[in-house]
Amino acid sequence: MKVGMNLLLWTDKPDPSKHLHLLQDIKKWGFDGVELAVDNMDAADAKAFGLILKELGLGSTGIAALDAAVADPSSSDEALRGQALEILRHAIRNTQWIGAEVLCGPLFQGLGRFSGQGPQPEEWGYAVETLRAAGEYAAELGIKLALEPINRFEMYLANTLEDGARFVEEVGLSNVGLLADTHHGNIEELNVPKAWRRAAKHIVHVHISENNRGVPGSGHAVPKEIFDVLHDIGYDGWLTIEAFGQLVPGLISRLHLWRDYAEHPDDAARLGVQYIRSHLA
Ligand code: LER
Ligand code: MN
Repeated sequence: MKVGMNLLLWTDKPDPSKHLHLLQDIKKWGFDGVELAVDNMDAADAKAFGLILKELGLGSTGIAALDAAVADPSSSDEALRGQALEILRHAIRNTQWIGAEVLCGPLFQGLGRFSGQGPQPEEWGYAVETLRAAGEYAAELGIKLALEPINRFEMYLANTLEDGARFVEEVGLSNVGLLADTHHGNIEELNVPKAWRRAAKHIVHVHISENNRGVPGSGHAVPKEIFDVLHDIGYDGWLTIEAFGQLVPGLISRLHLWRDYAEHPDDAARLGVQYIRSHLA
């Protein structure tokens, strides 16, 4: 298993001319790679990141999210579905440029929109269709999509890994699987290790994220049992820390981040990697 760090702790606009020092720190702290938001990145920056990461000896994964106001795979509005596919294709190309093989994120639906009821068959069907088209494009470029069920306060289409498994089985492509995130599992699953074991064959990416989104290992969402499951199911992909604080204004209100969750913003990375490695040893 490889250990990665998501740059969203510091920025939602990774910039090769500004964030070299951060990548160097991440390497120094003991990570194997980084996760970069690739949806708003232009191709030139993605190519530049690809070269920098190679030089530093860091691997990578891509992450994307869709804003329901402009792009939504599940919408009955054809234009919003088309825009979602457009953004996903762009993110898939950038994933390839940064040298990664996995693009992840809560891609089932656009975020920030709630209909007032649970998922309806029509929107589920549209989402399956849109993600299948994105998955077919990703397959041509050798990229896997890791779809992330997230908690009810951020999304309604897929909250549990069981929902996610049903979805990817309907998509029916070997390069479209699931991202299991400990933070969301802590909210939505009755028993996280059991849910991960049941969905094992679909899990292609993992987010290690504490119950308060702070330092992994400081709370209760990342217990030893998580690492036992990953070991038992023969998981061989990334364990990527996803932590948040007050540094990224665009995420504060979307993720309800009303305070800092660590003494120093870097603690989630510096201490988190040690916590994960102690369980992998
Ligand atoms: C993204 O990986 C995630 O976990 C979400 O909560 C952010 O929208
Ligand atoms: Mn996540």
